[in-house]
Amino acid sequence: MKHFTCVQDIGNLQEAVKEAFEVKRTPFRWDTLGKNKTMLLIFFDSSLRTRLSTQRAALNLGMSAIVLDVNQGAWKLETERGVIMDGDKPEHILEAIPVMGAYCDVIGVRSFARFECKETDYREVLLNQFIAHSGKPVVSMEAATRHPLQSFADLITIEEYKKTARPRVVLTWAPHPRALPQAVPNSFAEWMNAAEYDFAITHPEGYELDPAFVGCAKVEYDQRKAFAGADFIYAKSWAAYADDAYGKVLSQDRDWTVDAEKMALTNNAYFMHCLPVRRNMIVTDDVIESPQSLVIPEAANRVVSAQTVIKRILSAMKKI
Ligand code: AN0
Ligand code: CP
Repeated sequence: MKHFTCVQDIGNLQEAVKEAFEVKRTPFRWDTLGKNKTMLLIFFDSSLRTRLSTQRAALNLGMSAIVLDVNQGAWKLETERGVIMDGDKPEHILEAIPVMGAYCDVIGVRSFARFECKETDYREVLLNQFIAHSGKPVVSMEAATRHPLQSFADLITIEEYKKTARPRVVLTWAPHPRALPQAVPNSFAEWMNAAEYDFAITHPEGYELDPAFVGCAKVEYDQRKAFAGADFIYAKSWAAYADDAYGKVLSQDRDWTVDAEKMALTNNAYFMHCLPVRRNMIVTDDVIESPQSLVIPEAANRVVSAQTVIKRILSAMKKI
């Protein structure tokens, strides 16, 4: 594997999950693979889990990890080519990226959708600039349209807890006061479809996701109907995707909050969320604190997904 930005990059999912379980069982078995190698983690947006779990994964493989928060101490970066740079941005991304590439062996990048231009977001302009100009393998730590390290950890978690070969997994939209990217739900849908689970998505009208990510998933506008018989409930808020409402919050309807009454409609489903989560907007206190809540093991599996991905990248570098 060279870069890791989407489900296709990981190849066969069963093999990837098997390898992830091995990494989980024996995390220090490959602790010299990354000797004298450095991972640079670049954050254009905030993070708790990704920042810590990806560093931990690199350290488990014997790498060094360095972190740059672009908005805290680095020069403000111009991203448009052809701009006369007489404003407040002293450095261009087209110099910054190869310079960052010169200081490391593997690069992780976090940059959310900006919601300024749908086409720019969905073309993954920034992530692709890193791939084109850094000269190093690039790992998406949540880009504009996907969050593959999260989705891989979600898949590992479902594989650990599922009671049937093909569980019924339901992604539900939930209310939130701010406009959030579609990266987590897009990516989750992409991985659930690839895993060939019985997968459904439920959301209010107007919150339709990009059909390229929805794929063959069933879309159900009645949340209670969607919950019936579910084995896993995966909650997430996202802003509208449609052209005329892109990046907008259309509803904060708390009737969509995941609560005990709705969880009672499921097949004693596990509750999942990528975190950070706003309690009593997305999910009630009692559901997130219930024994069916997987949010902490799910977050813990972020080390496992990151370590499996970085391990594969390092192994591929050795072969060159
Ligand atoms: C981000 C999002 O919704 O994409 C990160 C989630 C991992 N969440 C927030 O900004 C609250
Ligand atoms: N789930 C996740 O990616 O969390 P952070 O935004 O804290 O990294």
